[in-house]
Amino acid sequence: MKTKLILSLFLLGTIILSTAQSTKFSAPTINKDVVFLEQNNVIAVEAEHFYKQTKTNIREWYRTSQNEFPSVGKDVDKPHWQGASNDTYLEILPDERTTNKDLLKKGDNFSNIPGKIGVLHYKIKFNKPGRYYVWARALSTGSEDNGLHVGVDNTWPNHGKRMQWCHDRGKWIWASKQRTKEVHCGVPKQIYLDIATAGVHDVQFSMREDGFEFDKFLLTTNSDFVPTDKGPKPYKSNSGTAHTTTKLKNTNTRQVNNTTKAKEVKKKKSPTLGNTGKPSVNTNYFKNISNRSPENHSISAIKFPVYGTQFYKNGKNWLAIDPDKSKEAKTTTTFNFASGVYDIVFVGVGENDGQSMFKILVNNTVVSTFKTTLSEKMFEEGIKFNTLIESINIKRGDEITVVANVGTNDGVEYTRGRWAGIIFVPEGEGQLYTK
Ligand SMILES: [Ca+2]
Ligand SMILES: [Ca+2]
Ligand SMILES: [Ca+2]
Ligand SMILES: [Ca+2]
Repeated sequence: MKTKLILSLFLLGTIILSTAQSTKFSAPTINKDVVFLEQNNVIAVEAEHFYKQTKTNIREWYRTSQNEFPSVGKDVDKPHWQGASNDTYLEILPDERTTNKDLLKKGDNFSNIPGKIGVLHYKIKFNKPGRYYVWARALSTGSEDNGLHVGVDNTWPNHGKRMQWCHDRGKWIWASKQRTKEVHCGVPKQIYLDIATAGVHDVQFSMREDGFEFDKFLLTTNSDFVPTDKGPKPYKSNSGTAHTTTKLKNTNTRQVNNTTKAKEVKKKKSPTLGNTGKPSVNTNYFKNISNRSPENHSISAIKFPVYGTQFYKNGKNWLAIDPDKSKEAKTTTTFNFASGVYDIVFVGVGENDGQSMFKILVNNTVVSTFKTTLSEKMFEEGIKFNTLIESINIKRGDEITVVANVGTNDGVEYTRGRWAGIIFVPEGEGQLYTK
């Protein structure tokens, strides 16, 4: 009974956590007054810079970037923020229909009717009335995540229906093609909006297939224009000449990180704190990637025992070593999850003083020895600082040990062997978290 209660509380906590996280990644990051402008006959906009989204009860758009991994139901493909414009994109989730073997549910995982599910809104200033061709940059990993609709001012004209992507799966590509009965891969120059009056209009995109990944779009009166690479830079109304990419990039999460990191720099340099200075870093990176799949299990570094080890708690999320006191530290905890074969993802922290070295043991058997990648910043989290240990058989009750050694570039300044934790992911999925 008690176990059941604890389990229910845990599940409730997990639901609240993931709901909070989901809300954050689906909330707009720009003000509703921001208007995107034409520049050199093109209006370019990052998909993630919608000012609101509506019709979200069945499916919703979520941001993915280096530090933002939504975890909302089925989503089988890995993050694709690398190569996306502004290093960020939107995906409409959950992606219940991944292949044509999954049941097609109209009005649920598919909508041939535009404007019904997951509507993104953008304010666009048109300098003159006319026909504007619409291009969008998308990444498709299958045949059931490559359709989208575009409309304007709550109307969904025929030539905005069924935008289609077919080629170059797994790559970010620009397309402006309309799927027809005859041509499933789409006909060029048939996706456009006819804008009746100059001025600000609400340009909207809505879901056709779930799991669609949307990076950026552009509108142009030039029917021969073909965007390349990440496309033209966006321009917005209230910043004169400045383009949006850097200014709008900072989501709440990143701002928090930047501020706290700046604080840490000060603290580390402060002579009064010396080497025992404990910077406060409030990053959710570990939590975010741990929550990517409900099948994952994770143990954050700070849940490992510290007392009697040479580790200390570094801020809210990390364990670290004071290199003046010790060059090595070791801690052990128990694996309390279902027995099975797992991929182990070790979430390290890159440091610029050198490469910390780690050893992972399961019941005193070393399963991996590795170094964390050198970072450019004083310290940094992200996919390139994670390490994958594939296909490890672990039983409930096994002991998991982490041994860390500080590293050094110059023999003077040492790293602190910082790490954030370990994620146990289903076998075969570990590579989604590492590089
Ligand atoms: Ca995905
Ligand atoms: Ca789908
Ligand atoms: Ca997808
Ligand atoms: Ca983007």
